[in-house]
Amino acid sequence: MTLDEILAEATTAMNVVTTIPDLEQAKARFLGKTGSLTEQLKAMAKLPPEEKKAAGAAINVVKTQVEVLINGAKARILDAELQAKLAAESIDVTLPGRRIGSGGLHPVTRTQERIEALFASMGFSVADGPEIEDDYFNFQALNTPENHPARSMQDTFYIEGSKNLLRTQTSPVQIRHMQSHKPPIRIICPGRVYRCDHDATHSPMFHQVEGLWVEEGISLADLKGTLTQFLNAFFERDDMQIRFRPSYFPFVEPGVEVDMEWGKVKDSKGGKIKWLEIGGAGVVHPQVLRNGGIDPEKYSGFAFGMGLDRLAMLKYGVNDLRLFFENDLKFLSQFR
Ligand code: 2U9
Repeated sequence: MTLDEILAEATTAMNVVTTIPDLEQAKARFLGKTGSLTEQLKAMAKLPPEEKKAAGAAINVVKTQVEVLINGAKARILDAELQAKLAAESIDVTLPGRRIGSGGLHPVTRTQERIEALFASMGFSVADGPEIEDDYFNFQALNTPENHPARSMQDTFYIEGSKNLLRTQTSPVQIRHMQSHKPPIRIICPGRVYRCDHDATHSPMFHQVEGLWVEEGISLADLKGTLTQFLNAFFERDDMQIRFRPSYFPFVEPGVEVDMEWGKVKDSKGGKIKWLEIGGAGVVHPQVLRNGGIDPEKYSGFAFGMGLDRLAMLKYGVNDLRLFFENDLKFLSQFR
């Protein structure tokens, strides 16, 4: 091979190598022990002395050019490797940050807190009690006789092998409170209650808010005033009427069903109030006061009960109670 051919071949080889190992192999073909330039240098020994100098100079010129080609290829490969690494590790600082979504209170919790605040402004404090109750506090102390339908297995969750049950109402909290406090008593008892029931308007676990005011001279008029005030504030109204319909609950006498004004229907006289049932209430039965350690000759009181979830449904326009308890974030995040 001539020196020109060696240079041409080295130029091509150095243009195509893309890795350092390939480069080393290609380099050996020219400058290695048996490389083409090395062979040229060895062959010089056989030349006549007068040609040696010129031949050596010519070989060294090409050797230097090949070394320049090798160094150029090496720099090109190392630079390409660096660029590839930088590209792989690149961070787009213009991308928006990854947000951690902010949570919020459950609509039923928000409703409970709102109810607590509104009753607090009327002098009520919040009382709490166990969700696993015994028969005495949940039924007996509340005048609910053995044969009462509420006691049936179809309505109440009993705990196997004991006299315990999941409370069906928050009323046992009021019995416990009366036993440990003297009148005047003005409390509300919001919390979870349990009944064997499940459809669009009933859940086996739901929330109630009950209230109790025991003091000298408390009557049904105080009950009406308190509930009118509360319901107007809760639904952001100011002249909403409420009405009582006679009803029966074993723990109150008299007992009433509470309806509130919910829109109007047109009639010949220009409009008739539409009523919506919102809870039950009454004057606490004397025997129930006695069970709470309170003298019914001296004190009287009223009590009421409302479905907390139902208040939340009406407030937020939710038509299926089960939505509150399915933990679907698409539904819940609307209330943040
Ligand atoms: C004591 C004495 C009396 C609370 C009352 C009701 C009537 C009532 C229902 C409303 C809808 C339950 O959630 S609901 O299904 N409640 O109708 N509750 S009187 O009476 C009491 C409570 C405690 C010591």
